[in-house]
Amino acid sequence: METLKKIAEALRNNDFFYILTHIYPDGDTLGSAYSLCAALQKLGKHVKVLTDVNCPSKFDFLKNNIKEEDFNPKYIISVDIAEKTLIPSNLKKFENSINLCLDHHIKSTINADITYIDHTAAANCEIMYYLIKEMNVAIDSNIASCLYTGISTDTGCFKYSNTTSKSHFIVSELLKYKFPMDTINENLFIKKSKKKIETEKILNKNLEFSFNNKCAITYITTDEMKSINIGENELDGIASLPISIENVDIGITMREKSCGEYKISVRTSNKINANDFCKNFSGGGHSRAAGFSSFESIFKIKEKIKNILTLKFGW
Ligand SMILES: [Mn+2]
Repeated sequence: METLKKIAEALRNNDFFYILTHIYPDGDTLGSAYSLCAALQKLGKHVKVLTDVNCPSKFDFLKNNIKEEDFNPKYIISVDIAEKTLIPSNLKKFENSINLCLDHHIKSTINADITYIDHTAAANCEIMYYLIKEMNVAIDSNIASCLYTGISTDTGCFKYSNTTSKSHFIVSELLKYKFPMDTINENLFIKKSKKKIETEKILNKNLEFSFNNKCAITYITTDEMKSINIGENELDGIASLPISIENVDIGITMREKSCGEYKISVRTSNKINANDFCKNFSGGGHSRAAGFSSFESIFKIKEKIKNILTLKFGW
């Protein structure tokens, strides 16, 4: 694997960069892209960040001080994109011409001339911090905001087990540049849109407990979504609602997609493996977060879920 020093050199020797971000862009892919964009622009380079068409407006502040320009690319970089399938459809045309892939996921299926992966990094923005230092670009308040956004969002604001002393070290360094940490935290981790609260109202109304409150299931139908006029954006993070309840070991959120199909998200405590559970429904995912799809009715899905819990755990 190339060193960050070599990568910094490659960046200095090239120009006309496109930086690609992943589908359903999050704070880490956008923070990585805009911090690198700002750093390269500080070196006098031409740079453009390319995103999915559905880019949440809450991350608009990352573009502060970025110069918008139009040109054809000569060097293409992907940031935080673990798999080819995570390249947004509007950027698929660049899939086979990526020069540099920067990532922190254990395995990347992106084809690039240079691939740099550090899977010990809690966020790709941790890699970006060290890369920008190697580029000899002075970090400023804007770059610090971008890097902080990536690190804080990927660590759940330093709550998840992927948070390391390195994550805290980098942030302690970033704080020297006086970026608005309090405002970023407020906007990303505290404030919710009114529509989001209306969505949660429905999810709370439909919430049902079973097995001595160890299992909490809720759902939202397309009719309910229409009644409060919400789109996909407001559904972001709803899967964590049932598992956030005290003593719940399995929290399930079912959301109706068009054509009567349900997307079922399963979140679990460390007592249940969500991936194994979802395999019973031909789904899968990670040990604490997984999911599956079904064309059956809410009643039927609930019934099956409860049967499996009785069968597997004697509940
Ligand atoms: Mn990431």
